[in-house]
Amino acid sequence: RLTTGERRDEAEAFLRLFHRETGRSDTALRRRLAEVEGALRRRGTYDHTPDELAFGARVAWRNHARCIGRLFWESLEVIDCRDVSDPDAMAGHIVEHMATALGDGRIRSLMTVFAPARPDRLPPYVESAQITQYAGHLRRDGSVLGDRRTLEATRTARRLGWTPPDPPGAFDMLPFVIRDTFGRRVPYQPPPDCYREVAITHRAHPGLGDLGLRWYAVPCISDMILTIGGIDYPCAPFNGFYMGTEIASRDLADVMRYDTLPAVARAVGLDPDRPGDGLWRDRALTELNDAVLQSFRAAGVTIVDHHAASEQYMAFLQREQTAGRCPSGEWTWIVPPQASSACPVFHLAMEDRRLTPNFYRSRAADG
Ligand code: HEM
Ligand code: NRG
Repeated sequence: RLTTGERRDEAEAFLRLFHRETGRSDTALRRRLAEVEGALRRRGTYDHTPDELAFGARVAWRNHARCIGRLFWESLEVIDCRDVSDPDAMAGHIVEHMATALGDGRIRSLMTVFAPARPDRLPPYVESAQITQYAGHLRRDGSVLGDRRTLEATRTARRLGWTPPDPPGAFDMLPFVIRDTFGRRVPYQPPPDCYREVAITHRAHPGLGDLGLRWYAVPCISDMILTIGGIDYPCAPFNGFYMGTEIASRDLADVMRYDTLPAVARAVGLDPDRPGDGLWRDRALTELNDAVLQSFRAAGVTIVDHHAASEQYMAFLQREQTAGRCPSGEWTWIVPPQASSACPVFHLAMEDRRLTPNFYRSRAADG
């Protein structure tokens, strides 16, 4: 992706940032710059120290323009698995990551970093978009049972030997897929004790619980490349916790996903077919958001609502400005899909200045 010169420039900029922000001396910086330049000349690449890696991962989060949860960027825990590049061993560490992040329900923000890409070698990486995802089964009549987003990933999993439960359901946990150095795909079923699911119920509307909706506790994104100082880490799955709208306003509500709004509306006593009520979707969305937040909270699983998350983002901006930095933002991703204009972030101007370290996607989103 980068030329040698570009890699050298990115490395230098990163090392200067690291030394400045962590209060290291000019002497230490000069020594490290010389060392890295030597490595780049000899090998075309270099190794981050564990401290550089952890700092780089946190700053990648701080820099990522699409994330509303960045107030907590310093709390990211980084697990250094750069010496692990056997797919089975990688899967073991990923499963452990999921269990550690979940803990007793108070979710920890975690990233596991596997081997970096080298000029001559792409290490194994996770092809799936997330470590836990539900299957989408295409029925004979063309309708879909489960998540429409994972139709292709579900087909791939079946081709690789995965057999869905019999009969298939709307919330079947897919295996995550690792692509090895030869381009072969290997599926791994996450063992049930490494993740948790929350049944979605509503105190005031028992009928909503009867729909049997559920979601997993920990979103763990696995299809993004972490880039730090000119070095790319193609396998660095990370997780934080959910903002309620991600599940309630998008995953369960989008027509191209679970498309549950008509059923939710009926379950809370609304009639989608009554002429003149153009706002049944708005009401159903509010109740479904309420149900998701209530259910996660009752289960003791960390979740944030979009109003609190927006406030936290405002606090993040304030803190960044105080530190003399000007954070990037992408408006269409930061602004929540629910009560948007009632959230302070709606009224901000934002710009993505593509700072590095950061996360990006290169491969076609196929998992
Ligand atoms: C995107 C919230 C933690 C990096 C997002 C989005 C939300 C969000 C709502 C938009 C997702 C969408 O619309 O699909 C949060 C919350 C967190 C959290 C509440 C709680 C701690 C993290 C962590 C990282 C991270 C730990 C990385 C270290 C990202 C990235 C995206 C993103 C890279 C873009 C994802 C994509 O393109 O699909 N986040 N986040 N976030 N977040 Fe965070
Ligand atoms: N919207 C996706 C998850 C994207 C990332 N969101 C987070 N990330 N909260 C979904 O599954 O609905 N995180 O690292 O916490």
